[in-house]
Amino acid sequence: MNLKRYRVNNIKEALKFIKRDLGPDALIVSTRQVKEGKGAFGMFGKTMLEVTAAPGEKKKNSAVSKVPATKALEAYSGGADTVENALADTFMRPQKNSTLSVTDQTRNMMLPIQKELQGIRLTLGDLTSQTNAFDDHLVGELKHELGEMRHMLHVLASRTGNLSDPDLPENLLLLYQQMKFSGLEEKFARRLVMEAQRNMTEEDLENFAYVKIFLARMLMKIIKITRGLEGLKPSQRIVALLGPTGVGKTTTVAKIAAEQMRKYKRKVALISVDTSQRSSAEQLRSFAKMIKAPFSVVKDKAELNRLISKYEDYDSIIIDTDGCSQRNDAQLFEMREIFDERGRIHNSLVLSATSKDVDMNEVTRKFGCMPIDSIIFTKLDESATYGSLFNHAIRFKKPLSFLTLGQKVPEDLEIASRERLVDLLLNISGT
Ligand SMILES: Nc1nc2c(ncn2[C@@H]2O[C@H](COP(=O)(O)OP(=O)(O)OP(=O)(O)O)[C@@H](O)[C@H]2O)c(=O)[nH]1
Ligand SMILES: [Mg+2]
Repeated sequence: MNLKRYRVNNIKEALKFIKRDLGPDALIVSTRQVKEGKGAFGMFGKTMLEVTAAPGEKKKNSAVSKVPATKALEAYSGGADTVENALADTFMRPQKNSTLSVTDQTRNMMLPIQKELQGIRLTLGDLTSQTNAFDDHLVGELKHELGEMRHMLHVLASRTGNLSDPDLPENLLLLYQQMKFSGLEEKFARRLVMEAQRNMTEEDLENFAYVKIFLARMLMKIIKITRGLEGLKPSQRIVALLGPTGVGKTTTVAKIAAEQMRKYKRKVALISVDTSQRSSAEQLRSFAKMIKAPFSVVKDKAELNRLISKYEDYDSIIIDTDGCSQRNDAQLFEMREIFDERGRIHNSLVLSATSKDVDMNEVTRKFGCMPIDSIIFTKLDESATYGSLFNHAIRFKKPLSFLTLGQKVPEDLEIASRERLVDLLLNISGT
């Protein structure tokens, strides 16, 4: 490939040379900052921009024509040491096995650049406010350079088919990236920012805090909640926790029972449905003893019905169940026999926030053979991002009842609220 390399002061200068030498369809293959000599800037030398470009491809729509720009981003973000290696890498890599599309790869590679831009923008803000310490002229130049970089990023993005990102105003673009980085599915994030763009004035879009609040309001409308057990009719305060193994069902039963007793001063009874005869009920038995609540183990629906009648004058009945793999159809069938009745028992599906989206989806679909009235997300303390909670809420439209944030009983239990969920995604309280 006929590559040409230029050392220039800024991207504008490079574009002028590239257009002159390689024509208007030329592709920028890579850009990187290089130091030149030790010169006037003391030990740091002068920083120049090195831009490598190639003539435009003839077949514009071929997959290969998109490759150089994609790799350019990787080279820029430190993924490949030279432009040639970057290109060689790309052509050698078996494209069919890649699980990400070119566009997705590009988006992922653009994240560090966008973060860098965000960092520069913040630093510039600081510099501008310290006018005594810094030369206005230097700040002006840096701003100009930042503008060039942003432009270059947009050009690269549009060349790889990522056309809608550059159309977003800067604040929306940053929040769009933030939401995606937090694991919110791209199509959901895109829908949200597009809707926000349609409904906000240009002036409002320039105010970052305002844009964030606007998105937060939209997200809050998506989330349904039960307010813990408070949204349930008192006669329905019979709650069963269902879900896969080890997600924290028994611990959460204990937390809810303790909260019902201590905070709401309610009479609580505990039941464990033991279908697998693993005697895992012992943990709950000793807890029940500690909080002085009646506790029973049942094996089938008839026994469960009898007990619920026996505990008729109790305010809340909390039912623990055995962990059941979503792939164990026989056990799921048994559970369904017991919990298929709509309305009388509130079935809460317990999911760990640390699970992958695909697994949560499979679990929810398989447990959907029983009525699922609410979702409890556990182990939020062990998760770094929370987009998957929104993906689930948007996809299945199930109300959330509780969140758990640690192993401590009863402290690490929270009634799920819209504000809390949105804060986890957008970090409203941290701004
Ligand atoms: N970090 C963290 N750990 C939790 C949380 N909730 C439960 N755990 C821990 O997760 C482990 C499993 O909890 P259990 O309550 O026994 O889970 P389970 O769903 O009842 O498990 P099975 O009955 O075997 O299916 C225990 O070590 C709990 O302390 C939470 O919110 N955060
Ligand atoms: Mg358990």
